[in-house]
Amino acid sequence: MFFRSKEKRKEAESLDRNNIPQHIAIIMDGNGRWAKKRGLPRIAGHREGMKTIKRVVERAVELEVGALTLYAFSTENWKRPENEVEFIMKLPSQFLDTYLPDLIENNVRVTTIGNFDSLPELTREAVQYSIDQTKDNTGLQLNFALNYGSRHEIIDAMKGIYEDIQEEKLSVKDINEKTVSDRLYTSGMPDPELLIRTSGEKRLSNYLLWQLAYSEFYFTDKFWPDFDREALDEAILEYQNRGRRFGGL
Ligand code: V07
Repeated sequence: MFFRSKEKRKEAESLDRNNIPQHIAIIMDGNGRWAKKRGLPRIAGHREGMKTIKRVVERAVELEVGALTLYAFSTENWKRPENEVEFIMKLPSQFLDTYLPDLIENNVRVTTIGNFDSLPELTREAVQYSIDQTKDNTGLQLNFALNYGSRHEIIDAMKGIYEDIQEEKLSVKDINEKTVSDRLYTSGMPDPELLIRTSGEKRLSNYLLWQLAYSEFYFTDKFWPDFDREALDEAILEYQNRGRRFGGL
């Protein structure tokens, strides 16, 4: 393997390959700020952010991360200026036009969580196509949170539980954590061991509230377009070091 500097070599060597998180959740924040800093329109930052996804996916595949859940569009993001929303909604098909062959080559399986039905039809079609094309892949699960909000997800789960009780498929006394987990959009996935949020904000912003109950939170001031493979390694290293300091009691 080829390393860019001594420092990077040290980083790469100290990652424990036997303790890679199986599920990493990421809030890809700071795309607009990255662009503004350069005197560019916010949308230029969103476009650049797609290249970061490509880099991070490649590194996650190398490290054999099981799943990456990326916050691509929240239910709150509809409040942004109309032209920005319109632009953002074209990104899934742009991303897939460019990178779907690479994803297939890398055995990546594309999935989504969130309210798919209220996305524009062309967006839905492009994403659905990638889901279908990669459904039998067995490597990294690349899970896009699209039109996602965690409280709404929990409400949906509650409605499902209520219906099952009404239809006598479930009894109130049998409701437990698994009953709820199984009805979330992330059903079947392990909870993320690690949450990464870029761009200095230290909030959850209605992301995976239930699933992140026991996760390590990692915050970096880097804007998402500046996040690279070394930055991912750094986050995982920090996760591993926290485990070494506090674990094993
Ligand atoms: C979006 C680019 C990355 C920075 C964060 C916000 C903007 C990739 C996708 C995507 C989604 C589904 C899919 C394939 C790719 C995407 C949205 C925004 C809404 F199957 N980037 N990206 N979707 N941004």
